[in-house]
Order: sequence, then structure tokens, then C-alpha cells
Amino acid sequence: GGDTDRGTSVITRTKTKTQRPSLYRVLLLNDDYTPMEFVVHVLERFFQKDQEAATVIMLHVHKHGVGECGVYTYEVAETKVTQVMDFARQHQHPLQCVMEKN
Ligand code: TYC
Repeated sequence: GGDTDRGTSVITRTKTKTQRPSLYRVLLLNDDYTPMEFVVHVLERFFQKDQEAATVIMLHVHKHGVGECGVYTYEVAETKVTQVMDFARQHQHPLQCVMEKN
């Protein structure tokens, strides 16, 4: 220290691990009334699925009651749910879309 310090100390590491955002699954729920073609259209329009992938997901939901449309950060997932619910309501279909933490 003082006049005799020859600068041999080291800089301590302040780097921290990058925090990855939590991810949320967006799910479609089955019902008895929403037309299959409407659900396929929703998956194409809001979840960027091609017709074949959209049909696979729609049939999975139809058979099992629930199915995954995609996995997103909180804000994106919330936006997808709102867009699907608004679109379904506009067309007077009871289609339900929800999100759940991964
Ligand atoms: N069960 C509906 C029918 O038979 C089709 C359907 C599929 C509805 C998926 C909703 O999320 C859904 N017309």
C-alpha cells in the first residue's frame, strides 16, 4: 500500500449469470361448437403453423381436450391469448385459449 504498492492486486469478477425469462405454454381447449376449420385458421394466423401442423394440433385438442400451440415469454404469450380470444368472440365461437407457466 501507499508508496510501496506495486499494483499486484487483481480485479474481482463481477460477471453474473444471464437471467433467462420464464416461458409459458399457450394452450387451446376443446369445445363442442367451434368449427375445426376455424381452429386450423387460428393456428395458422396467430401461431405461424402451416396447414398440416395446424391440423395435427387441432385434432390433438379435439381428441384429448387440450393441446399446445407454442411456448413464449410472458408478454408474447399474453398477447397470443388475447388475440385468439378476441378473434373467437368476434366470430361468436366459444373457443378458449389459456397460458400456463412452464
Ligand atoms: N371439437 C370441435 C368440433 O368437433 C373442434 C375443436 C377442436 C374445437 C379444437 C376447439 O380447440 C378446439 N367441431
